[in-house]
Amino acid sequence: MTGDSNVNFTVLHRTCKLVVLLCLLHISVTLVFYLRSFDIRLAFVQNQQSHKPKDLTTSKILKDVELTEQDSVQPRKVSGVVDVANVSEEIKILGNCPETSPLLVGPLRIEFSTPVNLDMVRNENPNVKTGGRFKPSNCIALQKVAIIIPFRNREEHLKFWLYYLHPILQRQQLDYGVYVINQDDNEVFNRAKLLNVGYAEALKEYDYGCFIFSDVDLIPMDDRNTYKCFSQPRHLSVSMDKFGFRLPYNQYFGGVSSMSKEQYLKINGFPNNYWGWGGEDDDIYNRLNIKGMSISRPSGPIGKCRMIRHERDAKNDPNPQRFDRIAHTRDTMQVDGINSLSYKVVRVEKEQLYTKISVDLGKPSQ
Ligand code: UDH
Ligand code: NGS
Repeated sequence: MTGDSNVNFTVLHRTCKLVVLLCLLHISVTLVFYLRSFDIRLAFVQNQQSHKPKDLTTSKILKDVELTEQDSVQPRKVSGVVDVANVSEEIKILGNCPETSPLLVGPLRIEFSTPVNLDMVRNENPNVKTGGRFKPSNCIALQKVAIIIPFRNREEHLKFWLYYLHPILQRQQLDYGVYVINQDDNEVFNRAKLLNVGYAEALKEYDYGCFIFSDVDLIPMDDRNTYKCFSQPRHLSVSMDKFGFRLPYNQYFGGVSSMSKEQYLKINGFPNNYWGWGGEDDDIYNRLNIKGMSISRPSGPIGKCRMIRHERDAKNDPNPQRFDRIAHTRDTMQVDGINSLSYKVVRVEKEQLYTKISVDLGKPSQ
């Protein structure tokens, strides 16, 4: 009897120890998982709409080799003598930016209910220099990108664009400049000609190799949709909210697109004689197609974007000639484009967040 109860007690004692050990194990595993998920949640919260791109401040080591916004990596002159030692040091320390920026955060929350205050945008983007210029301070950007925005009387839209795009473009580690090309005449709006002007004017300022052509009312919903150039011309605004997040038709090339200098010149730039709404983007698509290029696009989810809702603008009614014009791209593209561009610059304004170039586009030829 006593022997049996001793045995029972020992078994009970061991079972209890085992249960206590299992509980401890369970608690530690739960704790580890909790702490890890806390980390992830914290990172998510930081990433969501952080308009201060992380890690864009100049690190200690880079203070010595910081470049001004106009510099490329060029020999620095010390009392008239090129300081070769410092040059190679700069190149060694800086190095190229990675193919995919480590600063990207993915999907973004984009909404237009609260108006934007530009003072706040300026304060939140201290590294954007006069004229809307930026380049990463800790690596050499892979592309020099001019962003061209056709514009007339859309100040509120421009504020949203600057508010959302500057942080995104900085996280994308681009060497970029923002050019708002303002049609400052009384004629009907001409989107494609303004884009040509933007190309020509941006090149007068810097050795850009890549051009982004963006409507002022389109905001990407994912910063992995990089505003750069690819081996083929790229259509970036592939899933717009207004089209139910899909392409309206396969050849659609409107909204936001990118082209390298070479690709742009191959098609003689854009048509200058689409006055009023519609068709100019189809003409550009035809030009690319005629020259044997294909369209590169991000995936649907990464290419999502929101359009700021608006009514039709004055002086931008649908162009009745557009169908006839897009039927003749093959004949017209040799003579109508960057090689026939003429306009007058009325004013150049260097704002903190963008360069505004006001132009007189002249009159429609017929
Ligand atoms: N744009 C201006 N000012 C204008 C006209 C056009 O800045 O007066 C620019 C702007 O960058 C705009 C782009 O040209 O994003 C394209 O013009 P759009 O926005 O008028 O073209 P979209 O096809 O809209 O987006 C057409 C009018 C739809 C009216 C719908 C009414 N419910
Ligand atoms: C096509 C237009 C394009 C325009 C697209 C989307 O019909 O210029 O609709 O327009 N082509 C012609 O008219 C020939 S949207 O719905 O964004 O207003 O970009």
